Amino acid sequence: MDGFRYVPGYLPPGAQEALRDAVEAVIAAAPLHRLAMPKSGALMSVAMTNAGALGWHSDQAGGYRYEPADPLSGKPWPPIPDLMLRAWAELADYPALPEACLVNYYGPEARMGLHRDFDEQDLRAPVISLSLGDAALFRLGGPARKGPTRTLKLNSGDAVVLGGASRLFFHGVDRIYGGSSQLLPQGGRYNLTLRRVTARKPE
Ligand code: MD3
Ligand code: FE
Repeated sequence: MDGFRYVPGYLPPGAQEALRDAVEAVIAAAPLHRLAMPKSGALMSVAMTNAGALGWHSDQAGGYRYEPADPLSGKPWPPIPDLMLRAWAELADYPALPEACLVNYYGPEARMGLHRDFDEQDLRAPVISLSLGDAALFRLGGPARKGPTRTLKLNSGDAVVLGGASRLFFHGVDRIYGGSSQLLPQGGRYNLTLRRVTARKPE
């Protein structure tokens, strides 16, 4: 109805292991980094990197934006893992490929405050989220910051589709359940989001 879809257990255990290994390969090419927020310069508690033609980045001077290369190395971002492209094909119902795969890594103390994602030009495309490792308490609100919210526990292998109106809903991550999964040897949680960034040509 609002385009929000929760798909618990989307990835079976074997595919979670394969995606974990693909994420480690992405991180080997483009290391995780705690980004600075615009203006204040305070570091986010979540560490990030990207795969794809464009990657989301933030720093104190330049603000939130998409970049075609990793500003830390100058190298292009590594390719989006095949398992993620398959998830987009199965879940997105959208006639263009994703351009960005943002990789978020949460240690046991990391959080993400309530926010909206609108740095993308194409807001008609859904965002697809896949979770790996420790469970997270996800908070989903509505179109207004002050409106009601609900929480959802996201476990390893769960997918979420944020399409339609839900694409612009407020959301965040309240907490990580440290030690709840054995998938990542170092513990913690990865969240991967697929995004279409640039506007499609008019039809
Ligand atoms: C609802 N990530 O990277 S994923 C983000 O678990 C982000 O790391 C969270 O919020 C995480 O921006 C939540 C689920 C998600 C992703 C994008 C959304 C929910 C969303 C965009 C619009 C509405
Ligand atoms: Fe978000």
